[in-house]
Amino acid sequence: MNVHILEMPLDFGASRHGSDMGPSAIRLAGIKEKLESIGHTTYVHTDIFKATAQEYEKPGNPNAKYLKPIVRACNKLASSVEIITSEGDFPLVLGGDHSVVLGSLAGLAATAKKTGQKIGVLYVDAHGDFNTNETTPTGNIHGECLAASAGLGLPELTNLYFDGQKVDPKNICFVGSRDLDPGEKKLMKEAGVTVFTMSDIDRQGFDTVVEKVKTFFKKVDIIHVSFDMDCLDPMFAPGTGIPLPGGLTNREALLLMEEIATTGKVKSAEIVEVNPILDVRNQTAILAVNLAARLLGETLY
Ligand SMILES: [Mn+2]
Repeated sequence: MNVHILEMPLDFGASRHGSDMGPSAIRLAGIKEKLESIGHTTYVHTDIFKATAQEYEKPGNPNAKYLKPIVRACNKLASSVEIITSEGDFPLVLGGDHSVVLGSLAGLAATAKKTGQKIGVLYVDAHGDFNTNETTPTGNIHGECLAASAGLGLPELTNLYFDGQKVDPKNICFVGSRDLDPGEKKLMKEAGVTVFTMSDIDRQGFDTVVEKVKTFFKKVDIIHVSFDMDCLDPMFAPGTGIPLPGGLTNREALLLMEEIATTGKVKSAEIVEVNPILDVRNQTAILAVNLAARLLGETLY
Protein backbone atom coordinates (compact mmCIF):
# COMPACT_ATOMS: atom_id res chain seq x y z
CA MET A 1 0.00 0.00 0.00
CA ASN A 2 1.04 3.60 -0.49
CA VAL A 3 1.40 5.09 2.99
CA HIS A 4 1.74 8.85 3.35
CA ILE A 5 3.45 9.85 6.58
CA LEU A 6 2.15 13.33 7.42
CA GLU A 7 4.25 15.11 10.00
CA MET A 8 2.27 17.58 12.13
CA PRO A 9 4.67 19.34 14.52
CA LEU A 10 1.85 21.14 16.32
CA ASP A 11 1.59 21.49 20.10
CA PHE A 12 -0.80 24.44 20.34
CA GLY A 13 -3.59 22.21 21.62
CA ALA A 14 -1.83 21.14 24.82
CA SER A 15 -0.60 23.09 27.81
CA ARG A 16 2.51 20.96 28.18
CA HIS A 17 4.78 21.79 25.27
CA GLY A 18 7.05 19.43 23.38
CA SER A 19 4.76 17.19 21.33
CA ASP A 20 5.70 19.38 18.34
CA MET A 21 8.91 17.34 18.41
CA GLY A 22 6.95 14.08 18.20
CA PRO A 23 7.22 13.61 14.41
CA SER A 24 10.96 14.08 14.61
CA ALA A 25 11.29 11.45 17.35
CA ILE A 26 9.11 8.99 15.42
CA ARG A 27 11.15 9.65 12.28
CA LEU A 28 14.31 8.94 14.28
CA ALA A 29 12.74 5.74 15.61
CA GLY A 30 12.54 4.54 12.01
CA ILE A 31 8.90 4.79 10.94
CA LYS A 32 9.72 4.93 7.23
CA GLU A 33 12.15 2.02 7.31
CA LYS A 34 9.76 -0.10 9.41
CA LEU A 35 6.79 0.40 7.11
CA GLU A 36 8.90 -0.29 4.04
CA SER A 37 10.22 -3.48 5.65
CA ILE A 38 6.67 -4.84 5.76
CA GLY A 39 6.10 -4.06 2.10
CA HIS A 40 4.61 -0.57 1.99
CA THR A 41 5.70 2.28 -0.22
CA THR A 42 6.10 5.42 1.88
CA TYR A 43 5.88 9.12 1.09
CA VAL A 44 6.93 11.51 3.82
CA HIS A 45 5.29 14.94 4.00
CA THR A 46 7.23 17.36 6.17
CA ASP A 47 5.87 20.54 4.66
CA ILE A 48 2.14 20.57 5.46
CA PHE A 49 2.42 23.74 7.50
CA LYS A 50 5.07 25.95 8.96
CA ALA A 51 4.75 25.90 12.73
CA THR A 52 5.42 28.98 14.77
CA ALA A 53 6.65 28.49 18.33
CA GLN A 54 3.83 28.31 20.88
CA GLU A 55 6.05 30.19 23.31
CA TYR A 56 5.85 33.30 21.10
CA GLU A 57 2.13 33.19 20.26
CA LYS A 58 -0.75 34.64 22.29
CA PRO A 59 -3.35 32.09 23.44
CA GLY A 60 -6.39 34.28 22.64
CA ASN A 61 -9.75 32.75 23.65
CA PRO A 62 -9.14 31.22 27.13
CA ASN A 63 -11.68 28.46 26.43
CA ALA A 64 -10.10 27.47 23.12
CA LYS A 65 -6.47 28.52 23.28
CA TYR A 66 -4.49 29.08 20.06
CA LEU A 67 -7.63 28.56 18.01
CA LYS A 68 -6.30 30.37 14.93
CA PRO A 69 -3.02 28.52 14.41
CA ILE A 70 -4.75 25.20 15.10
CA VAL A 71 -7.49 25.88 12.56
CA ARG A 72 -4.92 27.02 10.02
CA ALA A 73 -2.76 23.89 10.43
CA CYS A 74 -5.72 21.49 10.50
CA ASN A 75 -7.23 22.98 7.33
CA LYS A 76 -3.98 22.25 5.53
CA LEU A 77 -3.86 18.74 6.95
CA ALA A 78 -7.48 18.12 5.92
CA SER A 79 -6.71 19.11 2.37
CA SER A 80 -3.73 16.69 2.21
CA VAL A 81 -5.75 13.87 3.76
CA GLU A 82 -8.61 14.41 1.32
CA ILE A 83 -6.26 14.16 -1.65
CA ILE A 84 -4.49 11.07 -0.27
CA THR A 85 -7.66 9.18 0.66
CA SER A 86 -9.35 10.12 -2.64
CA GLU A 87 -6.56 8.26 -4.39
CA GLY A 88 -7.04 5.21 -2.17
CA ASP A 89 -3.74 5.77 -0.36
CA PHE A 90 -3.28 5.65 3.40
CA PRO A 91 -2.59 8.81 5.44
CA LEU A 92 -0.68 8.20 8.68
CA VAL A 93 -0.63 11.45 10.61
CA LEU A 94 2.06 11.96 13.24
CA GLY A 95 1.30 14.47 15.99
CA GLY A 96 1.74 16.75 17.54
CA ASP A 97 -0.99 17.01 20.11
CA HIS A 98 -4.38 15.41 19.57
CA SER A 99 -5.94 18.49 17.97
CA VAL A 100 -4.62 17.22 14.62
CA VAL A 101 -7.58 14.79 14.60
CA LEU A 102 -9.67 17.79 13.51
CA GLY A 103 -7.74 17.88 10.25
CA SER A 104 -7.47 14.15 9.60
CA LEU A 105 -11.16 13.52 10.20
CA ALA A 106 -12.22 16.51 8.12
CA GLY A 107 -10.13 15.29 5.20
CA LEU A 108 -11.34 11.71 5.46
CA ALA A 109 -14.94 12.88 5.87
CA ALA A 110 -14.63 14.99 2.71
CA THR A 111 -13.60 11.89 0.77
CA ALA A 112 -16.28 9.74 2.42
CA LYS A 113 -18.89 12.31 1.45
CA LYS A 114 -17.99 11.82 -2.21
CA THR A 115 -18.01 8.02 -2.02
CA GLY A 116 -21.02 7.79 0.31
CA GLN A 117 -19.11 5.76 2.90
CA LYS A 118 -19.94 5.76 6.59
CA ILE A 119 -17.00 6.58 8.89
CA GLY A 120 -16.27 5.02 12.27
CA VAL A 121 -13.60 6.25 14.67
CA LEU A 122 -11.59 4.09 17.05
CA TYR A 123 -10.38 6.53 19.70
CA VAL A 124 -7.70 5.00 21.87
CA ASP A 125 -7.03 7.52 24.62
CA ALA A 126 -6.94 7.88 28.41
CA HIS A 127 -9.12 10.96 27.97
CA GLY A 128 -12.35 11.78 26.21
CA ASP A 129 -11.29 14.87 24.26
CA PHE A 130 -15.03 15.54 24.28
CA ASN A 131 -15.22 18.90 26.03
CA THR A 132 -16.54 22.03 24.37
CA ASN A 133 -15.57 25.66 24.96
CA GLU A 134 -18.35 25.64 27.56
CA THR A 135 -17.30 22.56 29.55
CA THR A 136 -13.49 22.70 29.20
CA PRO A 137 -11.60 22.82 32.50
CA THR A 138 -8.33 23.82 30.76
CA GLY A 139 -9.13 25.67 27.53
CA ASN A 140 -6.81 23.30 25.66
CA ILE A 141 -8.17 22.36 22.25
CA HIS A 142 -6.75 18.82 22.40
CA GLY A 143 -9.47 18.24 25.00
CA GLU A 144 -12.19 19.57 22.67
CA CYS A 145 -11.15 18.09 19.34
CA LEU A 146 -13.25 14.95 19.13
CA ALA A 147 -16.42 16.72 20.31
CA ALA A 148 -15.81 19.30 17.58
CA SER A 149 -15.40 16.59 14.91
CA ALA A 150 -18.71 15.19 16.13
CA GLY A 151 -20.32 18.61 15.70
CA LEU A 152 -20.18 20.03 19.23
CA GLY A 153 -18.43 23.20 20.30
CA LEU A 154 -17.11 26.35 18.66
CA PRO A 155 -18.22 26.88 15.04
CA GLU A 156 -14.60 27.61 14.04
CA LEU A 157 -13.83 23.99 14.99
CA THR A 158 -17.08 22.23 14.05
CA ASN A 159 -17.05 23.89 10.62
CA LEU A 160 -13.37 23.33 9.99
CA TYR A 161 -12.62 22.55 6.31
CA PHE A 162 -16.32 22.11 5.54
CA ASP A 163 -19.47 22.99 7.45
CA GLY A 164 -20.93 20.52 9.89
CA GLN A 165 -20.30 17.21 11.58
CA LYS A 166 -17.39 15.04 10.39
CA VAL A 167 -18.37 11.86 12.21
CA ASP A 168 -21.60 10.65 13.78
CA PRO A 169 -20.81 10.20 17.50
CA LYS A 170 -22.76 6.94 17.45
CA ASN A 171 -19.94 5.58 15.28
CA ILE A 172 -17.19 6.54 17.75
CA CYS A 173 -15.72 3.84 19.96
CA PHE A 174 -13.33 4.65 22.81
CA VAL A 175 -10.83 2.22 24.29
CA GLY A 176 -8.63 2.79 27.34
CA SER A 177 -10.56 5.72 28.87
CA ARG A 178 -9.73 6.42 32.50
CA ASP A 179 -9.94 10.18 33.04
CA LEU A 180 -13.15 11.82 31.83
CA ASP A 181 -14.21 15.29 33.00
CA PRO A 182 -17.75 15.56 34.40
CA GLY A 183 -18.95 17.88 31.61
CA GLU A 184 -17.56 15.79 28.79
CA LYS A 185 -18.86 12.58 30.34
CA LYS A 186 -22.36 14.05 30.17
CA LEU A 187 -21.84 15.13 26.55
CA MET A 188 -20.50 11.71 25.60
CA LYS A 189 -23.52 9.99 27.11
CA GLU A 190 -25.94 12.35 25.36
CA ALA A 191 -24.12 11.96 22.05
CA GLY A 192 -24.28 8.17 22.24
CA VAL A 193 -20.61 7.26 21.86
CA THR A 194 -19.45 3.78 22.91
CA VAL A 195 -16.81 3.57 25.64
CA PHE A 196 -14.62 0.72 26.84
CA THR A 197 -12.92 2.08 29.95
CA MET A 198 -9.96 0.47 31.71
CA SER A 199 -12.50 -0.93 34.20
CA ASP A 200 -14.41 -2.60 31.36
CA ILE A 201 -11.12 -4.12 30.20
CA ASP A 202 -10.34 -5.34 33.73
CA ARG A 203 -13.82 -6.81 34.19
CA GLN A 204 -14.25 -8.44 30.80
CA GLY A 205 -10.69 -9.17 29.74
CA PHE A 206 -8.89 -7.49 26.89
CA ASP A 207 -9.66 -10.13 24.29
CA THR A 208 -13.42 -9.82 24.86
CA VAL A 209 -13.24 -6.05 24.55
CA VAL A 210 -11.27 -6.33 21.30
CA GLU A 211 -13.93 -8.64 19.87
CA LYS A 212 -16.65 -6.18 20.91
CA VAL A 213 -14.76 -3.34 19.25
CA LYS A 214 -14.57 -5.30 16.01
CA THR A 215 -18.28 -6.09 16.18
CA PHE A 216 -19.03 -2.41 16.83
CA PHE A 217 -17.42 -1.41 13.53
CA LYS A 218 -19.48 -3.85 11.45
CA LYS A 219 -21.96 -1.00 10.94
CA VAL A 220 -19.47 1.35 9.23
CA ASP A 221 -17.67 1.20 5.88
CA ILE A 222 -14.34 2.75 6.86
CA ILE A 223 -12.45 3.25 10.12
CA HIS A 224 -10.17 6.06 11.27
CA VAL A 225 -7.85 5.03 14.10
CA SER A 226 -6.91 7.87 16.43
CA PHE A 227 -4.23 6.69 18.81
CA ASP A 228 -3.13 8.84 21.73
CA MET A 229 0.03 7.48 23.37
CA ASP A 230 -1.39 8.42 26.78
CA CYS A 231 -3.73 5.42 26.53
CA LEU A 232 -0.69 3.37 27.48
CA ASP A 233 0.52 2.94 31.00
CA PRO A 234 3.41 5.39 31.64
CA MET A 235 5.54 2.32 32.35
CA PHE A 236 5.53 1.69 28.60
CA ALA A 237 5.05 5.21 27.26
CA PRO A 238 6.53 7.83 29.61
CA GLY A 239 7.01 10.33 26.78
CA THR A 240 3.54 11.83 26.61
CA GLY A 241 1.99 15.09 27.81
CA ILE A 242 -0.49 13.75 30.34
CA PRO A 243 0.80 10.36 31.55
CA LEU A 244 -1.76 8.57 33.68
CA PRO A 245 -1.19 5.30 35.57
CA GLY A 246 -3.48 2.32 35.09
CA GLY A 247 -3.29 2.26 31.31
CA LEU A 248 -2.94 -0.31 28.56
CA THR A 249 0.15 -2.46 28.37
CA ASN A 250 2.28 -2.33 25.25
CA ARG A 251 1.10 -5.85 24.38
CA GLU A 252 -2.58 -4.92 24.67
CA ALA A 253 -2.14 -1.85 22.48
CA LEU A 254 -0.19 -3.80 19.86
CA LEU A 255 -2.85 -6.53 19.83
CA LEU A 256 -5.63 -3.97 19.42
CA MET A 257 -3.86 -2.49 16.38
CA GLU A 258 -3.24 -5.93 14.90
CA GLU A 259 -6.88 -6.94 15.40
CA ILE A 260 -8.46 -3.74 14.08
CA ALA A 261 -6.30 -4.13 10.97
CA THR A 262 -7.96 -7.48 10.27
CA THR A 263 -11.30 -5.71 9.64
CA GLY A 264 -9.79 -4.43 6.38
CA LYS A 265 -11.66 -1.16 6.95
CA VAL A 266 -8.93 1.05 8.41
CA LYS A 267 -8.33 3.79 5.84
CA SER A 268 -6.50 6.43 7.88
CA ALA A 269 -4.84 6.88 11.24
CA GLU A 270 -2.91 9.17 13.49
CA ILE A 271 -0.55 8.62 16.37
CA VAL A 272 -0.35 11.60 18.67
CA GLU A 273 1.04 13.05 21.88
CA VAL A 274 4.55 11.66 21.67
CA ASN A 275 6.50 14.18 23.74
CA PRO A 276 10.25 13.51 23.46
CA ILE A 277 11.08 15.96 26.25
CA LEU A 278 9.38 13.65 28.75
CA ASP A 279 10.56 10.41 27.14
CA VAL A 280 13.29 8.02 28.19
CA ARG A 281 15.64 7.00 25.37
CA ASN A 282 12.92 7.53 22.75
CA GLN A 283 11.01 4.41 23.87
CA THR A 284 7.60 6.04 23.37
CA ALA A 285 8.41 6.92 19.76
CA ILE A 286 9.79 3.41 19.16
CA LEU A 287 6.53 1.95 20.48
CA ALA A 288 4.61 4.33 18.21
CA VAL A 289 6.49 2.90 15.23
CA ASN A 290 5.63 -0.66 16.25
CA LEU A 291 1.97 0.26 16.76
CA ALA A 292 1.84 1.79 13.28
CA ALA A 293 3.37 -1.36 11.80
CA ARG A 294 0.77 -3.61 13.46
CA LEU A 295 -2.00 -1.31 12.29
CA LEU A 296 -0.63 -1.57 8.78
CA GLY A 297 -0.58 -5.34 8.65
CA GLU A 298 2.48 -6.57 10.52
CA THR A 299 1.98 -9.91 12.29
CA LEU A 300 4.40 -11.82 14.49
CA TYR A 301 4.25 -15.06 12.53
MN1 LIG B 1 -6.15 12.68 23.28
